[in-house]
Amino acid sequence: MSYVEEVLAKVKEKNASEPEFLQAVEEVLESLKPVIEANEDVYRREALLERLVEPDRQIKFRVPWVDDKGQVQVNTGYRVQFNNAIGPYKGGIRLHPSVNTGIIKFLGFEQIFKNSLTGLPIGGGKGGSDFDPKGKSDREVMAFCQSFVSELYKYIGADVDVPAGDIGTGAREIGYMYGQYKRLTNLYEGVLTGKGLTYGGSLARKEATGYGLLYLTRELMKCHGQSMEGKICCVSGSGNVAIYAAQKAQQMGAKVVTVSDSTGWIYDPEGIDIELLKEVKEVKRARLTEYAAARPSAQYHEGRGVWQIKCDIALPCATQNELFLEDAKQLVANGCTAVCEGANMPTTLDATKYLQDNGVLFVCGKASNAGGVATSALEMTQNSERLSWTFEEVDAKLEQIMINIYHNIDDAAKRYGMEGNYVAGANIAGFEKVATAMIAQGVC
Ligand code: NDP
Ligand code: 2IT
Repeated sequence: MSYVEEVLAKVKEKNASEPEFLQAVEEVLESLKPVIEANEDVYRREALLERLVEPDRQIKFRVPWVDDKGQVQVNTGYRVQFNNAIGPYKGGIRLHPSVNTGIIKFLGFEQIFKNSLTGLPIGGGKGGSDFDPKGKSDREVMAFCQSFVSELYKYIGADVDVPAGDIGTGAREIGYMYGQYKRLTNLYEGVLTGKGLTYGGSLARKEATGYGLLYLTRELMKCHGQSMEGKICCVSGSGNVAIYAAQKAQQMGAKVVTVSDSTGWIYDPEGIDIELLKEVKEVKRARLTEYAAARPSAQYHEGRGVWQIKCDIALPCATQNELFLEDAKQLVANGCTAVCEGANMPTTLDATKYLQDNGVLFVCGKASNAGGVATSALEMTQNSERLSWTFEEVDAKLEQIMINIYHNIDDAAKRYGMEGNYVAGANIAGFEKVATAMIAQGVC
């Protein structure tokens, strides 16, 4: 058995109840095979893969809080500090009822390679809770966030571990968490990113993941002799990533005709009205039925279905495992040219393979959605130098980072004879820097 296969078998045995984590590890290790095989003795002696798949530490804690009726509620909090070989742990906090150890571990594992790809000094981590902010009052969300940080504050810090937003965690939640951290530690430091602009947040962080996705997608298209102008795009999700991906795509001359949420989806052949979408989702925190009610050209459908719509470019921006094999077949049959992931691991492994085998340009989230965390790292830099940069300055840096990521993953794939396989390219390029740092730092 090869070293990769041995480690994969051990990971499967040890983490059998964590399917998302296994999926993420399988994707990465399979594509690292040529790199590992080229140096198998060294990696085996160093137990490098065993160290890479085992988090530095996992913190799991009780989060009690009081709801508006005076009832005590109890949630579970998580922080997985996966790898800090190249910088302090960095990664978002997901607040969603589906959160469990396996989901946080898959996200933390992906984050190691994504953060490495940004070229900035950040390690990999992720956190969250099974708390559902949907339908909660601001006071209830604050009560939860304060309780969450009352435990988490012991383990984080500007040079230790810097959480940020993810599903269910936006500016409101980060604000409450920051306030509680400050109160408990008396430190005014860049311990969280995605902060409000009046207290250390960075301009363009809110837009960064979606904008970054489109900067990379445009570069990908350009390198294949195409432009964004006139392209039909299907976007899934209607949260932070989806909204700003749709906005930037339209600014680039494409037409975005779909968005979705966990109950249904919109087909708007005239093109999504971004200002209306923002009003419905960011201001009212309402369902997409409200978008459809206010927009005569929009059709609302219950359930899932975004990938049935004919498009040139598909941008999954909601959550993991939301684009299946049958969706991939539909996209190919409809002539789709490119799939670039805004979410983390939205495409299943068999769907990914089908898209790649059928000539669709496919870029995985750890490369294409890295603009969010990259801009978080820029927020950390601004906090350290106690300055704030203009929107244009941050946005220009973000654009260059995404262009660099595309070329780095393209080069890495070519170096190992897998031209056009951007999944392999992303995993290899992300891995090389982390592996070199781990070996240089000895057994730890
Ligand atoms: P938001 O909470 O802002 O939005 C999430 C969107 O996805 C909502 O429209 C939500 O619908 C939908 N969604 C969430 N869970 C499900 C589900 N189980 N089934 C169907 N739809 C679902 O999150 P973000 O936009 O921040 O995150 C979206 C994705 O992008 C995630 O995979 C996240 O990890 C990833 N990501 C986020 C970054 C960031 O900076 N925020 C950076 C890089 C990646 P509903 O409102 O009905 O729940
Ligand atoms: O998945 C991700 O990269 C994020 N949710 C953003 C993490 C961050 O630290 O900005």
